[in-house]
Amino acid sequence: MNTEKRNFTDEFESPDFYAIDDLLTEEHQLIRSSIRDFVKKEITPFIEGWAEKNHFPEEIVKKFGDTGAFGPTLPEEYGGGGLDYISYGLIMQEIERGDSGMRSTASVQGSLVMYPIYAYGSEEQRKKYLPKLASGEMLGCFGLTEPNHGSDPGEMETNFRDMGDHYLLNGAKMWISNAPKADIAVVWAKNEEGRIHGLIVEQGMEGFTTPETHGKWSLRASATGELVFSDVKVPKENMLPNKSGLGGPLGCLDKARYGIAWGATGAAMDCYDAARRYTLEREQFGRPIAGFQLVQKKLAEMLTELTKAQLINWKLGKMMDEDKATTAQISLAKRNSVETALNIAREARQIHGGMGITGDYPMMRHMMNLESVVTYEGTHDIHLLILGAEITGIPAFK
Ligand code: TGC
Ligand code: FAD
Repeated sequence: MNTEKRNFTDEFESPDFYAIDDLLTEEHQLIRSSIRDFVKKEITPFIEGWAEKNHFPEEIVKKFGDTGAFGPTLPEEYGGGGLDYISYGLIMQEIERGDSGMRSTASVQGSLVMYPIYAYGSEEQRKKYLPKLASGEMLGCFGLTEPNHGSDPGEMETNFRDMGDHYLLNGAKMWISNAPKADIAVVWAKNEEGRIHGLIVEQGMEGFTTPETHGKWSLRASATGELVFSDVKVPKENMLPNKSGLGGPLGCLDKARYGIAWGATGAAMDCYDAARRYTLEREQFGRPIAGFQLVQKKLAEMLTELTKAQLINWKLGKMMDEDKATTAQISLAKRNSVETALNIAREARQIHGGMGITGDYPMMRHMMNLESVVTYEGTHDIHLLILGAEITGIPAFK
């Protein structure tokens, strides 16, 4: 695969209109600048080529591991970073500033694979998998969504039977990030009593296949696929022993949705910054388009919404650190950031005129990526309903 570096200089300058940097510690700022440098060196020069060619750069997994992007909040004894949630948010923001698909790889690995093994797994499972996942020696995926069940995962059909010395797993998962390249999958399935459990399924187990999903116009640099289980014999020691019920996968989603709130804001920052610079360079009617009121209105509104999202993310991070953030608060942030980012990407694309539809600028790719981000980890409307249930006490899902 040709992963040729483009003739491209990443001139990104981070918008920080409300001096949110003042709320960050020196350590936070160091972490952010090291991930920002990593993204400028390893992602932005190549990303348009990867996305154009629908190519997942497998070598990025080890590089993410080396840079500490996998499981940053998990304890160091398991290979994690022992960092707080603001650090985690900043890491996701910087990676998604580069590309949402790259952030997907990192957030699935950290929040949806390492977190459940850490929080619900046995000590043996933690020791066996976490250090290799943290270093990028191993890649994982998370199988919750099914062909017939997306927003209603509680209705899942994937199931396993207790065969005495092993479990027999049958069913299928769909739309699974990292699946075609993953060494292990954390799979959610029902037992004979209909209770949901997490199982660690390893690549190479007989009857387990991971066909790739083709034809995506979104997250093109991320590998998406199915997980198909046909009488897969899963060793009993591969069940996550310390949690059952839908709360297991939903608990992981809380962590990942938090990361997405920061990540989508990163994509928005990239689009805003590109638009601001373009308006100063591009001249029409004999002067920079930055001087036209309608263009200034777009930029001013973009910056306003971006600043609100940055402040929400920071405050949510503090609540995550205190273990006080609720699912509904996380929904508000995920929903707000992704909507903000989509609007900013669309406005920034318009500001670039015809040039905005090319890969010479990042908005079109961010915009297409964000169409997945607004759908996965709970759709925009599901998060609205989570908020509605919190406000009224009446769930309106069913
Ligand atoms: P409901 O009756 O509300 O709850 C069922 C059980 O779960 C418990 N629970 C939670 N536990 C921990 N954390 C949370 N956030 C929880 N939310 C609920 C709840 O207490 C109950 O426990 P128990 O013991 O009584 O059984 O469930 P429901 O069936 O009515 O569904 C509610 C709904 C719609 C909000 C939920 O199912 C939902 O969030 N649907 C959206 C599905 C979703 O987000 N899928 C994401 C798939 S993974 C993915 O997209 C990865 S993309 C990654 C990438 O590439 O970056
Ligand atoms: P559906 O649930 O069929 O929803 C269709 C529409 O109906 C939506 O607009 C929805 O909001 C609406 N709707 C549904 N229920 C209601 C209701 N009660 N009230 C009002 N409106 C409703 N899943 C994983 O498990 N692991 C992954 O790694 C993963 N990665 C993904 C990567 C990509 C690129 C994509 C696109 C998806 C990924 N997903 C993953 C799946 C994702 O979580 C689901 O697509 C999402 O939860 C929505 O499910 P669905 O696509 O089946 O849509």
